[in-house]
Amino acid sequence: MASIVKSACPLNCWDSCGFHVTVENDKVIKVEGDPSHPITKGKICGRGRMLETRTNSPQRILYPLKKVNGEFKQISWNQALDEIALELKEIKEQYGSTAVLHSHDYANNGLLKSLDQRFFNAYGGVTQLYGSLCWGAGIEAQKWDFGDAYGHEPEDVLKSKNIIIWGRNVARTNMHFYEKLLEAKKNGAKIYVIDPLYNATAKIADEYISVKPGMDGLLAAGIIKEILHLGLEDREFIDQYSYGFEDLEKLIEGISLEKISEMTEVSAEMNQQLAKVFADKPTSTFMGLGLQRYKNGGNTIRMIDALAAVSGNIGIPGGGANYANLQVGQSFDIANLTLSERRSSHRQFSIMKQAEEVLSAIDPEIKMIVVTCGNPLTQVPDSSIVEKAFSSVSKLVVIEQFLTDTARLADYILPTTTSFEEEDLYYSSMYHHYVNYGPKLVSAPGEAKSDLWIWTQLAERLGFGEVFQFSRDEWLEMSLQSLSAKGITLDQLKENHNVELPVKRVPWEDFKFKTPSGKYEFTALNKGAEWQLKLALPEESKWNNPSLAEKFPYNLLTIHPLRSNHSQNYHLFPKEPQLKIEVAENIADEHGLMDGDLVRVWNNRGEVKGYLSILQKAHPNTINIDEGIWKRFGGSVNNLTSSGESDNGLGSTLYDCLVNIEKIN
Ligand SMILES: Nc1nc2c(c(=O)[nH]1)N[C@H]1C(S)=C(S)[C@@H](COP(=O)(O)OP(=O)(O)OC[C@H]3O[C@@H](n4cnc5c(=O)[nH]c(N)nc54)[C@H](O)[C@@H]3O)O[C@H]1N2
Ligand SMILES: Nc1nc2c(c(=O)[nH]1)N[C@H]1C(S)=C(S)[C@@H](COP(=O)(O)OP(=O)(O)OC[C@H]3O[C@@H](n4cnc5c(=O)[nH]c(N)nc54)[C@H](O)[C@@H]3O)O[C@H]1N2
Ligand code: SF4
Ligand SMILES: [Mo]
Repeated sequence: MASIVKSACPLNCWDSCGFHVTVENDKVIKVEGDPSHPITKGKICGRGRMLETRTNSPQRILYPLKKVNGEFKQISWNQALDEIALELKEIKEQYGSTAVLHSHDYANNGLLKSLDQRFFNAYGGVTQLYGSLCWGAGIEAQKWDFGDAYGHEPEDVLKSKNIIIWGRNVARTNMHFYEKLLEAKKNGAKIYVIDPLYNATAKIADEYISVKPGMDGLLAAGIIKEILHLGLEDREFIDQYSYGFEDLEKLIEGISLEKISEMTEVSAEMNQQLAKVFADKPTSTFMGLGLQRYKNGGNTIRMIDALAAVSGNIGIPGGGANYANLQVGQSFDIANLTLSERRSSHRQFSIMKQAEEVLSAIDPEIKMIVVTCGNPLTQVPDSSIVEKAFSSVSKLVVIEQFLTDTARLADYILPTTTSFEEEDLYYSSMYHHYVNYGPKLVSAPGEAKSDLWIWTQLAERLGFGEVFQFSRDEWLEMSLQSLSAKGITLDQLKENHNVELPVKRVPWEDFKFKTPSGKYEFTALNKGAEWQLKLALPEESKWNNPSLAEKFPYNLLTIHPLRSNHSQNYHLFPKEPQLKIEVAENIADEHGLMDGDLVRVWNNRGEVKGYLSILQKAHPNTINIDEGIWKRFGGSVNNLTSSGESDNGLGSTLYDCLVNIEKIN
């Protein structure tokens, strides 16, 4: 008999939805929204519904596989684990534990997914990745400005008079916030969308502001300039609660509004209008992550933070410089799980440059890469180098559900469970502050095992089995240690399926910031001169690299796909996907291109081929190719992207990318 059970979405997403999953005869039949979830209220997206297809797919990897003479051969778990454990032991003895690289991303939001770190720490400490392809530049920026990256609770936007959606593709990537925007609009709030692409969110905006990619920091500086010119700044906030305002004033004195308008390709009138909008409080700003995937990404977010601060929109209901909500993740005792005190050696590679670092590593060289919750061949920039690096090591171990681009390169593939096949807690530090419980609903197919089982088995073979001798309940309780002191327990989560976390609903309401000065810092007190706020420009632009811009005149964005979470769904579509190359109208005109034409997009790093689609109202000279497509379907777009790091060292420059285009036959 079929039953409907509550569960949760594991995907790396803003929304962290509650599910109703229909289960019959140990099989997931259907995934729907849980109407009782306080935020997601029964609505979910196609990626969530497709978790049924993912779980039941005949393409699942069912057995451990070993590559022998270039072909994958099924082997037993014992053989796989014994051989990998032996390899790990020998590498440590011969070269030291940091000859192993743990390459990972965050494909699964489960709390217990961080136990991979426990394994590698107990092993002695490996080479780990720092920074983030996703949101790194902006998080670091907000840490310098506010001391941390905190967002307002979802309901708070209903108190805003004006709402600025700055480079966030809300209708596509953050659907429950889109619902909130519709509600706010109905209540009379005005919505402004600032984005180079006229996306679905722009369609509901009162005003759409089309900006040249990578130029938002300059735009924000222009708006601040106009606010100061009109005397609309919040003097009380500036005088009492901020540090370094004079430096900001000096900085923007050096550039005229006309120059800003010319460079951002946003009219001076719009700049003036936006100054009045920010001053007409409360105005909330919701930044997206695409906005900061540029060399100047940190400065961009800092300048937008500065705009929210100068206009007095920080710490007030209906205001905020909303980017992420790290309060959510900070509620858990993840350090109890990761056991970092156990490691004796340690080395770090930048996540952006992991491939170059692998190729150039000495002392020790990288001998083994272990991949978890990631598909770097598709998702990490500059794919040709990534492929070279991941092919260069003597052992590549990939823990996966499917035969991805990365898994194809592996020496060992270890088949792992999907979220409905194991119990965990799920949260996202991006939007709302509820944690969801996801029970184990069905058995795993074939011999697929959870990541946790794999770590436990390897730990036993390597002689540190005792650090993994805990039950799922015990692990989860370990991570809820501080919360249980506040009355939030595992039992309660199992019963309610979601619990509100005790976080600040309106951060910085007391104007006490977590910065070194305790104030909002326009100038970062403990950073040297080179790190101070700048009018920074993208790396691949006519200003910073004129000869490159002449050869490659178009900005390439590679935004997140509608129907897939990154690379996770394309192979599951009923129809084989094709690479769609979306171009602004002026590009189609210049090259005489029509919808459906086969075109090639290239730069010095690589090329992709795909089918043209003309994007109405996109910013001139802008191209978009949704990310995530596997090599076998015409990807990856990361053939084209740069592995550069953001100005503060912690973010990617995925959208800071110039290309050219031509028609092919
Ligand atoms: N459907 C779907 N939803 C997802 C995901 C997915 O893969 N698919 N992934 C999830 C994850 S991991 C993340 S990080 C989030 C990301 O969520 P978003 O930040 O919403 O999405 P991105 O695709 O990263 O960013 C794209 C938006 O930034 C705009 N943009 C790009 N460059 C600029 C710029 O220079 N200036 C301005 N103003 N705008 C710019 C793009 O035009 C686009 O509207 O989405 C999550 N949700
Ligand atoms: N060009 C370009 N590149 C981008 C981006 C972009 O906007 N443009 N966005 C970047 C962003 S924001 C992000 S977050 C990254 C995402 O990069 P990734 O996290 O690497 O991408 P995904 O495709 O979500 O997931 C990778 C793999 O994890 C596997 N997986 C899922 N669940 C589990 C699990 O429980 N255990 C294990 N072991 N594996 C699992 C999936 O099968 C999938 O193949 O991509 C980045 N790359
Ligand atoms: S992918 Fe995001 S919006 Fe879709 S069901 Fe999962 S959490 Fe919800
Ligand atoms: Mo992301």
